Amino acid sequence: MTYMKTLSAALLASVAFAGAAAAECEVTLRSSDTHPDGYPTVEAVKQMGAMVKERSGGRICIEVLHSAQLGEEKDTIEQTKFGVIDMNRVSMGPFNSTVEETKVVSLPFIFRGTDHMHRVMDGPIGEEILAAFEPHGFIGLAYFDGGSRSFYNSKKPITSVADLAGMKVRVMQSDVFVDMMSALGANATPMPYGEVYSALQTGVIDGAENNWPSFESSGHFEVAGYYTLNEHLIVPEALVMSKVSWDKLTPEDQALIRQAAKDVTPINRELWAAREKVSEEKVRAAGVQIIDSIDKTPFIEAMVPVYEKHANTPKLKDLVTRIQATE
Ligand code: GTR
Repeated sequence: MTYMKTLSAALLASVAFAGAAAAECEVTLRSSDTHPDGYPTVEAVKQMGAMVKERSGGRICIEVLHSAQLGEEKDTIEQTKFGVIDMNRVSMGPFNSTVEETKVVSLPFIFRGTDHMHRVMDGPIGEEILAAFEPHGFIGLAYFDGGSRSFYNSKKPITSVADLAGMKVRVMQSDVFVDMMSALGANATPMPYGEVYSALQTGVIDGAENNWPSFESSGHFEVAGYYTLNEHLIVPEALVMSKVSWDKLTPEDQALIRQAAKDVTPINRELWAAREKVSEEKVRAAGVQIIDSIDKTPFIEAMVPVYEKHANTPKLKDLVTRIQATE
């Protein structure tokens, strides 16, 4: 967090002279994102920044550092905990070992679709999981869309669980996903997102899994020509703030930030829906073979041990039950 309250008169004069917009901000919150400029999550946080700046009379600014400029997700989570990074937009996946409640919404097939995910995350369960971040040094602000994740690879069309046998598949850095791949008979390779392109290209891995916008914007579709729409994961993305940075703000400014995060959520959903279509068109036009009529039942049935291992406390089991019971 950068405070500009103590600017000397001379510096103020030179800043005014140069007309530098950023110097108007008393507080600049640095926000991390692994995705490139223009990606729905990056754009949403930028729009949130515009709201915050306007509503604070120009006092509070958000600087979005996209394209993993501040590092890969798992590392940026650590840095956010210690206040080195003020805000972070990450998948819930890399949060699994820090905030155990996030494991529940990272379980394969826990949501019946995006609408179900929205109804759960917009209600009391979503509030409960946002609140669960705080004892670990984070303030949960909002959920963003992350679509459905499906398998892609460079070797062959995957049409059944049996096709995954022995394949080396990259997953996000969480044991939930490692166990998910083992349950499907594949070899999981946890790896930061930024390393996946070259790992696919050099054959270190055979495949990975992600949603349309990530598959497209990362360029993975250029080196993995088979995409199977099995939609095993719908993992909400989280926008969090460092508690260290949060505690430096007044209660009024905290409320202002919370409200802006809430207000930007529907904007993110619109941006996401539009980008999903654009990315799908681009990937299809590039000639990627899409396997879209697949029986998901064997994939769902194979997940029983993953639920048993990870939803392993009364609290987590109860969350699973309540999510499944949400209409
Ligand atoms: C994307 C997600 C990122 C990151 C990435 C990954 O869909 O938006 O936050 O988690 O997947 O696979 O690492």
